[in-house]
Amino acid sequence: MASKTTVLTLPEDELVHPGNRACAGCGLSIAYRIALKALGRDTILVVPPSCLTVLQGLYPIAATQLPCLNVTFASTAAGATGVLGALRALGNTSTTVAAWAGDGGTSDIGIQALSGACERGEDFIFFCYDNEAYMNTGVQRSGTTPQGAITTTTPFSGKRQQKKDVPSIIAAHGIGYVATASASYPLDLFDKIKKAKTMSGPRYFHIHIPCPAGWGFEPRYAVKLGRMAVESGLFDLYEIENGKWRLTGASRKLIGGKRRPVKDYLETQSRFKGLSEKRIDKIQKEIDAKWDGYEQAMGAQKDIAGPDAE
Ligand SMILES: Cc1ncc(C[n+]2csc(CCOP(=O)(O)OP(=O)(O)O)c2C)c(N)n1
Ligand code: SF4
Ligand SMILES: [Mg+2]
Repeated sequence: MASKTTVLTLPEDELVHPGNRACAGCGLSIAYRIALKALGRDTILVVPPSCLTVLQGLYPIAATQLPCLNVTFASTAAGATGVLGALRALGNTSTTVAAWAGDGGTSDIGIQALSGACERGEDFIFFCYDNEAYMNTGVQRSGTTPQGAITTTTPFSGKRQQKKDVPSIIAAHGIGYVATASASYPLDLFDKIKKAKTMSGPRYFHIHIPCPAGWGFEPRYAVKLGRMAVESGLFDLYEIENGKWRLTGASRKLIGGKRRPVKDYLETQSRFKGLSEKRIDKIQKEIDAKWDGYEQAMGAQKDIAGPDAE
């Protein structure tokens, strides 16, 4: 196992300029900056309409120093497939092709192209940054908006349906690497990308992105909120490597430990202000049942959490 990256060993090369157009406190800015450090300069990005296109801006004042192809909403993975084909035709097998789409552009509108690319075994990394709604167009609910969250299209008592489990859907394609990550744990994200870069074929990242503008909290709490989502066991950090699932980092430490009540996380955001005590209790019970399952699975498969305790 490679040694873990620290703030002191992160590459100094900055591929995202400061002063970009994301909102103050945006988790995407953190995750994107760290991820591009891990991807490195020999990377071509493919990005559909989203907050990321706003963050990046327009040539010649783009905030990102890497070549980027902006594609239509539904075609991120198809666009990445085309870029790969062009590179291979030129004899280039070393450049990394990285697609970056929002949750709307991944879980809803882009899922058929992504599914096809995973099934074909395209050699690319797909990042879904999940701010849990269509934020760029004014906070409409998406497939990954959590149950109970108020958005402009679920305005009264919040979304009725549960959050779509996109990492599991992608893992069901049998691809070699699927990982979850959070903008609030950038070093965990960095190390997972470095690992993914040593592999080939489709690799999928699902990154939880605190969004002050869409979730209704003060920008200074963005990192804290992302951590609360993990500490409460609501959003879990894990990886599935060649079919083997294991918790990582802060989530791994929760096994056998104490989780934060999910209420702490929910009550910090105005999008959850419609939740009754009864609904909060139900969400807590669902999390408890999920973690009971994890602990039972650990009993059955002792090395599920892997040897690299953090
Ligand atoms: C086919 C199509 N439908 C709608 C839009 C308008 N649109 C642009 S960005 C966006 C929201 C994207 O949401 P998501 O993928 O979650 O990214 P986020 O904005 O949250 O970063 C929408 C609906 C579009 N550009 N193309
Ligand atoms: S709306 Fe949310 S995700 Fe989009 S730039 Fe603003 S804080 Fe970031
Ligand atoms: Mg979104």
